[in-house]
Amino acid sequence: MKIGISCYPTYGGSGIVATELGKILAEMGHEIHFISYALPYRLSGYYSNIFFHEVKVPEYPLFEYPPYALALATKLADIAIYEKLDLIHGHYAIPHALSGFIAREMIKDQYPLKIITTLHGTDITLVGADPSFMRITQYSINQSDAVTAVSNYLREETIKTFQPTVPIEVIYNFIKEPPPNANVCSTLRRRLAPNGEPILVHLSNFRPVKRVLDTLGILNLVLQEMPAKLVLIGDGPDRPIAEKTGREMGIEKHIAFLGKQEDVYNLLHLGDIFLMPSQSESFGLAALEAMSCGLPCITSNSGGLPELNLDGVTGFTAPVGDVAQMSAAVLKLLRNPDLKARFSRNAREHALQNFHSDSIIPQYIKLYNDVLNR
Ligand code: GMT
Repeated sequence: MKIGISCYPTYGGSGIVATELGKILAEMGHEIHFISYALPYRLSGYYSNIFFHEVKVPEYPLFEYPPYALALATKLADIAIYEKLDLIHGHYAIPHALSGFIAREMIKDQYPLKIITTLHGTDITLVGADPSFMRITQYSINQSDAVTAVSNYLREETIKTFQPTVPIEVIYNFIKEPPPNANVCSTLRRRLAPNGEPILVHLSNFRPVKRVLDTLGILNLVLQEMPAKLVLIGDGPDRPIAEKTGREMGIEKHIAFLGKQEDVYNLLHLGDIFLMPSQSESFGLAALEAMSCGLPCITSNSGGLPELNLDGVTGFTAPVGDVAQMSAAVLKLLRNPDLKARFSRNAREHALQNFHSDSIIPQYIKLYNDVLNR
C-alpha cells in the first residue's frame, strides 16, 4: 500500500505512535509518506521506503494566525495525486481529520482518496471539546472513512461528547520488543543514584495535564521514609515550575531533569518504578514503554490508564492528585522486593502480550483494507 501519514512532529504520544506505525509499515514493505510541518521526532535516519513532505505555510502580513490546516490540506491533496496514495491516516483530529477531508473533497473528481483518523486523547477531551472546536471536530470525525481511538475510554468519551455517526474502532497503542538492557549505562546509573538509591522515573511533555508536580510530592513523601531519586525525562511548559518547586521543597538534589531524550528505552531500563499521575490520560504510551522494560507503574486511575496499568497486578492506581496514596504504593513496592519483582514481570508480560506491535499493526492493516475494499 501507499500510505500518507499526517501527524504532529513534536514531542508527544500521537506523533510517536504515528511515526512508529509508519516505520513498521515501511519495514513490512509499504510505502510511507509523512506529511507535516517538520520531520517527526523519532524519524531521524534514512529509511528506504519512507518519504517526508514538509508543509510550508507562506508568511503574509495579514496572517496573524498562519492557516496551517489549509496548507496541510493542499499538500495532502498534492501528495495523494503525485504519489498515488491509497489513503491518508491522520493522527490527532485537529486539524488532521479536517485537512484530510478537505483534501479528499478537493480532488474527488480526479482521484479517489480515503481518510482514516486516529483520535489520541486531548483532541477529544480538551481541545476538541472546547466550544471553539467542538462542531468542526464532530464534523470532521463524521466525514472520515474510518475512525479509531486508542482506548475504550477514549471511544466512550468520543461517543459521549460528539455522538458520532460513524463507528469508532478501538486500536490500542503498541510497542516493539524493547532493546535489551545489556547496554544500560552503569556509569549513568551511578551518577543518578550514587548510593544505589531506587530510581523513580517520569517521562512526559510536562503539560499541565501530566501533573508533574505530583511526582515531586510523591518523592518528598518517599524521602521521609527512605532514600530515593526521581528522574524526569522530557520537557514542556511545567518544567520551570517543577524545578522551582523542587528547590522550594529542598529536594532538588534528589531530582534529575534530563530534558528531551531520543533513546528513552535505555533510560527507562535504569528505573525501578514509573510514575504517571496524570489528570487525564487516554492511554499512557510512556507507561506502556516503561512496562515493556519491566517497570511497575504507579498511575492515576483516570481515563484509559486502568486499561493499561492493572491495579494490584502491574502496579497500583490511585485517584488523581492523591499523592499520599501514590507514595504509599511506591513504598510498598520498594520495601517488598518480591512484590516489586512480581509486578515487574507482570508489567512486561502484559505489555508484550497485549500491546505488541505484532498484534496491533495487523489491526490497522485490516482497517486499511476494509476501507479500500468498501
Ligand atoms: O498529552 C500528551 O501526552 C500528548 C498526546 C498527543 O496526542 O500527542 O498524547 C495522547 O496520545 C497518546 C498516544 O495515543 C496517548 O498515549 C496519551 O495518553 C494521550 N494523552 C492524553 O490523553 C493526555
